[in-house]
Amino acid sequence: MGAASGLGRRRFLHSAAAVGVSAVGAMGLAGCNENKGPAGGGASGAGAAASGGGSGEHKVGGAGSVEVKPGQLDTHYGLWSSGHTGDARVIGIPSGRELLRIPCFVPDALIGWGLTNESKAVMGTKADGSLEYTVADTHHIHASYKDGIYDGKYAWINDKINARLARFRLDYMVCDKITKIPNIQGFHGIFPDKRDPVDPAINYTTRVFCGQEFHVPMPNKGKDLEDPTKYHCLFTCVDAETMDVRWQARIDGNCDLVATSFDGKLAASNQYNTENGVHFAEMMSAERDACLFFNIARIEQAIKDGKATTIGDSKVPVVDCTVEANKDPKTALSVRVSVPKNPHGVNATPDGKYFICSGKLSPTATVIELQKVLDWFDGKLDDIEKAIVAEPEIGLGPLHTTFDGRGNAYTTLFLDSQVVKWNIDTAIKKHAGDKALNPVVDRLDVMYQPGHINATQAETIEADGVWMAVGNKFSKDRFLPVGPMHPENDQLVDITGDKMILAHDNAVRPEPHDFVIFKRDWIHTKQVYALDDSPIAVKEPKATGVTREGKKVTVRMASIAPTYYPIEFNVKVGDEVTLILTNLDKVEDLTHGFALPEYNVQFLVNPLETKSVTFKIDKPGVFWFYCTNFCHALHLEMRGRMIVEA
Ligand code: K7E
Ligand code: CUA
Ligand code: CA
Repeated sequence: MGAASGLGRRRFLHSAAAVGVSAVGAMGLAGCNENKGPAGGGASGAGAAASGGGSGEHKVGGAGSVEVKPGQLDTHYGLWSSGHTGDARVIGIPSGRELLRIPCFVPDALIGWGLTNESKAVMGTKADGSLEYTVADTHHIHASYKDGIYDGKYAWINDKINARLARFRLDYMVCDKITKIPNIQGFHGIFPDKRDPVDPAINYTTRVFCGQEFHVPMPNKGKDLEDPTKYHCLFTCVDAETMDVRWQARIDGNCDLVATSFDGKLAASNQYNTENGVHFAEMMSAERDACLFFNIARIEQAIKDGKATTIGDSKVPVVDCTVEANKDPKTALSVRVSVPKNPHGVNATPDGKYFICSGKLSPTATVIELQKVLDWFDGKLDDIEKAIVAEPEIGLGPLHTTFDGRGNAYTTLFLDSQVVKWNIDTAIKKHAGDKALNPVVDRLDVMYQPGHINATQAETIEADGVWMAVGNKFSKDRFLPVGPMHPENDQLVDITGDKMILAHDNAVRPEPHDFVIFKRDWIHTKQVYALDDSPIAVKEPKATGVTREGKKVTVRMASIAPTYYPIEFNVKVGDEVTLILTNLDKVEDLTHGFALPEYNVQFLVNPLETKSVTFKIDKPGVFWFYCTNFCHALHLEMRGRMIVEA
């Protein structure tokens, strides 16, 4: 059992066995709680050694240095979206090891997400208490900013299927809020803002922008099905703290992905359906589509000035960002910059100057200078198309772009199965007239059909150009065959030199889309909850027991390795039981489970965490609840009886 675990864990289990044996009389309480030594000491010892070494001791960059040896830690965190498994993943970089899956939109059997009352409250339930949704499709995950870098507070992720935005707290690495966005379908791109457009004191994220990809008749009530003029999309602003929807902007066409400027003034979405077509052929007819820019300060002023309407039952203010209503630069809330037909992906350069759209159907990227867009809004640029400062030819099927902080862009080429590295300044000079220049610096074959790409810290002002991950949509023959369902291939590339060097292949469960990677000291996670995090915590063994109000029974329970308090309780057929369990163990990594046969119950409680479940008693018998999560030498003995007398 403990053989494969780390040293700290092994020491803990060893000493825990002694505690269990010597303190059965005292139920092993004191022993565990006072056990600061082995587990805590061992683990923090290893952590300290590794963080002391940091990126110095463990060389980062250079082919072959992806190995993270025993006793070392990864140097970077990666936050990965998971596609239609509906969750997020935490990946260690450069090892590529999956460290955690964080459920949000869909149930997760490991921790009881979607089963506990707390997680159901976050996820949302129907009138009968069952979950509103059990499927999701997560594409884009981005973290909160302060002063242009991540502040380690939050990350957000979208659900494309059911139009939901989830927030993760990065200290506990759990989902704490989910917002359903009204009146939209195909919620695809998201991006947090990086500072306030007006108030310089607000130098951190307070908004999350959300793009709608699938336009629908508004309101969507089964009318106007064949009238494209009735179809619209909404660009939505969600409050980063409350997670309430602040406002929406009605637009023509769709939103593909979303980007935000470092000065807080602009957000944009690229669009592949400026034709506003309802059918496939119509969506392909225009030669150029667009990147649609939103002037955030003006939109919010318009709402203050009462220039908003509402749609259907929603109370969210909606401003008009359609093309027709925004022709005058002096009052426009939004403006379109053209990009070649059916683009995909829009990314902000870490120097804050440009947004880059990828061509998808065009072999080009389009570089848009943000100052020029602002100049247009100020009436200082006569033609918005002059904001396009480069359109380099880079290869077939460009999708997403990342950066190394040294002026280079790296774009995935879906059709070429390549990453192309190109220099932004060279592309701009070429566009300005120096036709002999070639912005392309290097090409790297990847396997196969890459989608998203991101380099370490590339979405911040501290892009460090060390590692770059590439999410490949096909692995084909790269891994052992496992039947028809192939894994994907996340490849890690060393970008410290002129040439990209492929460093590592990592099989990954379908289907990740986007990810961000950043150095590990940008977040500080907590390993132990605070008892007061839960208003219903069972704070000591004395506080445990059963209370009854008619048919509603509350069972207050605590766990301290290797036992539960109480170890048995009685209920009756017809009762509605709410069982509250607090894990009173404070030792890091000492997580208990709680499983109850025939009642479909299993969840985990981490150190000092409280969770509750509610279920109806519908059959008599003895039901042994037990601990599912290995916690102690007497883990298998950690069980008790729920007794339902006939
Ligand atoms: Cu290109 Cu949804 Cu970001 Cu996936 S999208 S790859
Ligand atoms: Cu408690 Cu296993
Ligand atoms: Ca189009």
